[in-house]
Amino acid sequence: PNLRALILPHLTSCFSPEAEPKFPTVVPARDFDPARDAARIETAIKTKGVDEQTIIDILTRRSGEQRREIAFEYERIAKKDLNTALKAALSGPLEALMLGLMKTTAQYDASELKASMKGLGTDEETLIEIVCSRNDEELADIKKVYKEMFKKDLEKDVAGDTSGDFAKLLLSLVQTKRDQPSNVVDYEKIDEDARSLYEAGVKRKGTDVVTWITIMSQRSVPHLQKVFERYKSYSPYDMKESIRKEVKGDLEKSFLTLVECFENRQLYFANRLNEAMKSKGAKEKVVTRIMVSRCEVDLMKIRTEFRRQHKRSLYQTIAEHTKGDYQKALLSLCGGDD
Ligand SMILES: [Ca+2]
Repeated sequence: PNLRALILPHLTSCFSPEAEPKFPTVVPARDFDPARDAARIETAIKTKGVDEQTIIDILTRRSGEQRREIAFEYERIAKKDLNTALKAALSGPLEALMLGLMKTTAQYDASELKASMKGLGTDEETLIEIVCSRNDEELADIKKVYKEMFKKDLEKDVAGDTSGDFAKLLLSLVQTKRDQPSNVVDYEKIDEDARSLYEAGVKRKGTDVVTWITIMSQRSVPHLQKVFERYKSYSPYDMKESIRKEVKGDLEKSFLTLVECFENRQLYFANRLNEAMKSKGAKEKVVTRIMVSRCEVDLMKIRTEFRRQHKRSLYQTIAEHTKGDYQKALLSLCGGDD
């Protein structure tokens, strides 16, 4: 039986060549016993003053699937819901982080999106971060889960909460119409798209935003990387400079996020983590969101980009800019120093 477990993951990755490879820092624990973990968590929760360390040690060192098995066992043993128990036992940013970990990555992203649009006003920063940085595969999962969780279409909620060109861009992305990467490099199309981007923006008075949206929401990522390279032979400014000159506000932030993610998604997350931690009054929400949503996807690569770009490791930066049990949980998700 163990042989099957060893072979299966390899087979899975062979059979799904379209899926991006994963670079997690949080991986399944060996010798996993959900009943034992659930019992230890119950004791930790009941301990006077709460034994946060044990809760952190267990929940940040199990895969998402294992955490949900623990939740199942917990409910059986303690006769109550683990989320409710964690909410009562923990507080502040540690509580938010732990509750985030109890969701699947898609459920977590869907909840963050929902929260960003709830009530009066919109948290555009969160909306842009999630919609513009997730690939089509992730967005498709998020849409499905969003519908299951909130009985509403993500498209409709985004449309109701945004307006103008910003709404058009986000909706085009949420519709997930991006081409799959092709093995054949189409130089003619690359040239045509590069020229269209230039003619729709820097070359003319005003900006033909719809052309920009169409190209950036429908072409494959490898194609767009070549388009932006080719773009420089038409425009005196590169794509990011052109965006800054042509559009403003949320639309500008969205296009910039898109282009940064097309170029190097892990570097985008590394830079965002760095900014969030170094900003006055560390933006815990941003740090928590990226660490929780990427720890089983590509946090290992984000660490590499972080170290390369900022000459300091993510681990050291977390140690310097956060504190207490929240810091312990973040360091554990980070998984190590570089
Ligand atoms: Ca222009």
